[in-house]
Amino acid sequence: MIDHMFGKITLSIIKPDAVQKGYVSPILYKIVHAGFHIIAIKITELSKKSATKFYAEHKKKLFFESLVKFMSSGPIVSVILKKENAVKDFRILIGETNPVHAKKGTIRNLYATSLEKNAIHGSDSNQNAIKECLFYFSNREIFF
Ligand code: IDP
Repeated sequence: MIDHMFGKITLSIIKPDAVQKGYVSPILYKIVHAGFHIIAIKITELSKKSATKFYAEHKKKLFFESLVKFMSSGPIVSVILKKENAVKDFRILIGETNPVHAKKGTIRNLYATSLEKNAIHGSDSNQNAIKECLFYFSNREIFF
């Protein structure tokens, strides 16, 4: 079912730093204002085990342990967003991984704290978008 949305959806996470600072509302406003449709949303928390699974591709990186600790440190908001070219357009909206390099007005430029605590996640490919959406949501929770 979700496979039909290939190329049209992306998975975003408002990370624990941004939730804790009260940025959920302004971030969601910005996303919707940029033309993305919210088709699934939940406030949730990652266990260390889930965070390890979600970021498995970074397992060998030096920052991995710290990233897992951070991502499981408090509530997050997971969102599936629908738009033509969702993955690419959303990466532009959030800005570079390191907020120091994120363009002015991007979400990371406005709301990130550091390279690690960079406020928001966006899928990096259409294939990963599908995989990540199914990591957080069941088909019953997605409203195409
Ligand atoms: P992305 O989130 O922009 O796709 P990735 O390279 O996939 O960036 O890294 C995943 C997450 O890991 C980043 O969003 C950030 O929270 C964290 N991260 C990436 N590089 C570093 C680093 O060098 N030090 C600490 N944390 C990092």
